[in-house]
Amino acid sequence: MSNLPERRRGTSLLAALAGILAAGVVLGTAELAGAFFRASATPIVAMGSTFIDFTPPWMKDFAIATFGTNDKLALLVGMGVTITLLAAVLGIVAFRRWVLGVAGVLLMGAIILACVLTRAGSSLPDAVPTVVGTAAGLLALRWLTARLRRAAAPAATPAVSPPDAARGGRLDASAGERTTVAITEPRGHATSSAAGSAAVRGSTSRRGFFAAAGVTAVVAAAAAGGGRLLAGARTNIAAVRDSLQFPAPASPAPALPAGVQSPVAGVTPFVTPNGDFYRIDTALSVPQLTTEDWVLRVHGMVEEEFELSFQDLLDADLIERHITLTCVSNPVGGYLAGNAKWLGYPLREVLARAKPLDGADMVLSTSSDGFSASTPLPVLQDDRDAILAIAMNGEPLPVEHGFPVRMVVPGLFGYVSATKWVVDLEVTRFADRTAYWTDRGWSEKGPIKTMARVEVPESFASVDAGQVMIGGVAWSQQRGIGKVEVSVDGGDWEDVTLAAEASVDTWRQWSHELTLGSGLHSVRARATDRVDGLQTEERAETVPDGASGWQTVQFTVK
Ligand SMILES: Nc1nc2c(c(=O)[nH]1)N[C@H]1C(S)=C(S)[C@@H](COP(=O)(O)O)O[C@H]1N2
Ligand SMILES: [Mo]
Repeated sequence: MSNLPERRRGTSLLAALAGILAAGVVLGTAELAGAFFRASATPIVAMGSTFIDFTPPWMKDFAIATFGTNDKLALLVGMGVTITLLAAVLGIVAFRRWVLGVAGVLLMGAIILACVLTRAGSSLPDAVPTVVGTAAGLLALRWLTARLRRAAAPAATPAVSPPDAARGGRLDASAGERTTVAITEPRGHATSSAAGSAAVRGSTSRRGFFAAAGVTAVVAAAAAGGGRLLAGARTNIAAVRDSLQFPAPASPAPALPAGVQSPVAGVTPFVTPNGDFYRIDTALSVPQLTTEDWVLRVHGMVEEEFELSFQDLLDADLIERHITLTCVSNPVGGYLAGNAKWLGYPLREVLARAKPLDGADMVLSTSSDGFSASTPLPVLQDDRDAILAIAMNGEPLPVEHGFPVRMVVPGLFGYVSATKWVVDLEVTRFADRTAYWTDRGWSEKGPIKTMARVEVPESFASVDAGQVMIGGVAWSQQRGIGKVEVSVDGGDWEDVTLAAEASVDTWRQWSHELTLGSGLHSVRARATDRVDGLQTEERAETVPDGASGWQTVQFTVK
């Protein structure tokens, strides 16, 4: 009977399985109950969002650099692994000592509740999904561990009730020691035959455990799936988006001049299609706001506080502009930039109606999910096209890009200006209020840095010998790109051919033709803007106010 310790190990594995399945029940039933509450009332979203909020700047940029826009998927996978391991341990603990198991599950429930109730705009009823889930998970855990105990108990031991779990476990172990001695004693025959019948009984009750485990898994999966379907059906944003009709803008976008696109094959399209537009935000679950739900509150240091509805925006004089958006987390040569045609209402008009009081120097914009950005007040009052955008490239804003309303401000990085799902504008002072990323180590002010990017050839590409085409984009919103130069293999700087300029708020493409012999080559690029001059050579990391430096690309000519 030397297989007894082995069997005990097997039992622990099954206890771990019971814990994992019970965690599945917690999450699945909470998902189902959560369909009737806001997304951040479900454990996964609440815990994941809380984790995101505690992410230090270096980890945020590490995640973006490593996983790109799959950073949220990576977080979910990491959470899944962590939850599975914790649940496995809790399963084993609960099997050995039920009371400790209960304490562990309740502690987890309390942690989830803390995450849920500290999300922006949450209220006490949002606790319901977690409470329901924790209760259902405890029931499942109790049922599974009771089944397992029956399967694991030796013949002499009657089915143990949960509070006796620890004793049950120890009995098992001492039975193992006894059988080792039994080999030399006549009594051993009795013991091993008793163990033999226990094994028979154990295998039927093991089957019982597996049946219970199967049922639990199905219940958890059905609850989770049902919850997702229900939540989707309850907030059918796709239908709201599809039914939207926009008025013709009072001020349409100036027609794009011919030749805005670089002739070099492989350079990004001048206008980024919505589906390819980079996405950066802290929203683990994308806010689902309908146009009916949406209200913008304008308040703070103003003479007049008021609210704007979506219809108010549709009724107003809208403008349409091409504006290039860039992210502070973009490394030199990176792709966290996009150019779109935005339709929206000038923020200048909103502020003119509100009439800011003397001393105000900032507008704190807040999204429905608690993200915030601090934008210098003058930037939103001057004649640049800072807007409350409602359409992107002729379509309602995609949900991930801020549906139904977001801010777009030429010349500033997104983190200090481009609030998606914006619902609140507070006129205030930098001295009084701080914003989401400024609380996490990023600079208070975030003007865009002039940047040239080489797109063709790509780093480490291998290109055909002869005429080599190089090309890319450069941006300096509000200042405009006046010149782009390249240095080949460390040689003198040469001007490249600039594509046509749409406006100072859009990126500008460029191209250059070279004759290169086979071997390894490098191209370095730098831009000059029309206000501040040459792009700085000084290398800076993304934190705290954006990367800088001249990009170099190495490639091989065959
Ligand atoms: N609500 C909300 N708005 C947000 C953010 C966010 O995390 N939440 N991120 C900002 C940042 S850092 C950038 S760069 C832009 C990106 O906009 P996009 O995802 O449409 O490209 O949105 C900004 N607006
Ligand atoms: Mo960003």
